[in-house]
Amino acid sequence: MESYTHRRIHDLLLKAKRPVFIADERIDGDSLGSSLAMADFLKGRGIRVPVFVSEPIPSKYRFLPNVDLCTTDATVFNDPSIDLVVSFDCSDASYVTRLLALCPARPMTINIDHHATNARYGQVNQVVVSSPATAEVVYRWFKENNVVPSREAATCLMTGICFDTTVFSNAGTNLRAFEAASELLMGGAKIQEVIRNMYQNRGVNVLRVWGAALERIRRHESKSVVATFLTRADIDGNGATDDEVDGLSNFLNLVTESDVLFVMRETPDGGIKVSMRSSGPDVAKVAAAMGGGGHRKAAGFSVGGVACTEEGCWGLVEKCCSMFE
Ligand SMILES: [Mn+2]
Repeated sequence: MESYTHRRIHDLLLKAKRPVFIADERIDGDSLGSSLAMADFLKGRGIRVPVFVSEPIPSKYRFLPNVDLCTTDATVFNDPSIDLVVSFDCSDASYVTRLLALCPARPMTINIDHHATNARYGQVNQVVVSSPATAEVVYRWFKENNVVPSREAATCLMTGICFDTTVFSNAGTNLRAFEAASELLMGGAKIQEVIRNMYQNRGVNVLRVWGAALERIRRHESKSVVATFLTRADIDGNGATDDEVDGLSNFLNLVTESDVLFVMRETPDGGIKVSMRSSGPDVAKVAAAMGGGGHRKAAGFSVGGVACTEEGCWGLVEKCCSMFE
């Protein structure tokens, strides 16, 4: 089925006269890398496809080839000639449905993803849960259709795989990740540039924020759970952005020993964004129960009405722990 769907997507892309791509609402290395690699394929065929993104591209991703195709302008959807919409790494059906509603006609929709929580909202769904990254699904799409990705597309795909596997170190890292990466390297992907741009660029102010989280880190008395949190004062007071602070969960996941890691962060509207990393319980289920989403081993959700304090955050941890099977 996976192969058949790849060929079907290829046919639909070749037929499309006015396609639009959607990267996940949460911009990251995978949503951008996967969408820009497929956009590179169309570029090679003389079609400049707009890649809709929810907000301006963070500086650490501006090195990506084809990033100039990204647009935050939702009026791109207001065009009756749009005949194909492809979403990348978007498990949240409501985000894509909202954007589709802006299209005057009813274009064909293709949903390419690897999240277990993906609602299969497309007319064509290529949701490969065993895949380490949507970029790896797109890599297989190239391979299945005997299309050789350009060096630029290879770098985009490598970015997605490196991002979602935290450079081949987290629990999502599997044979598929290494297979794709080795072929992409042979195809000219610039892996050192990918790593440098994604990881070796933390400002001292960002590390100070991480420091605040490290000081507050706490281990659960009876469960193998480690948790910490950051307030707006920590983040804003150090002149850091949420995007810059995001690598903290991945870093802690790499260096702490626990079944589940929680990193909580106060959101600008006073809620709490909870990020979970697990080597045991299925945290996607907990996230879904709390109105969020993600993977078995990495998932998250946001809540309102809880103070971002030691007490409030720890209460959230206890609530989530009670949902583990
Ligand atoms: Mn992904």
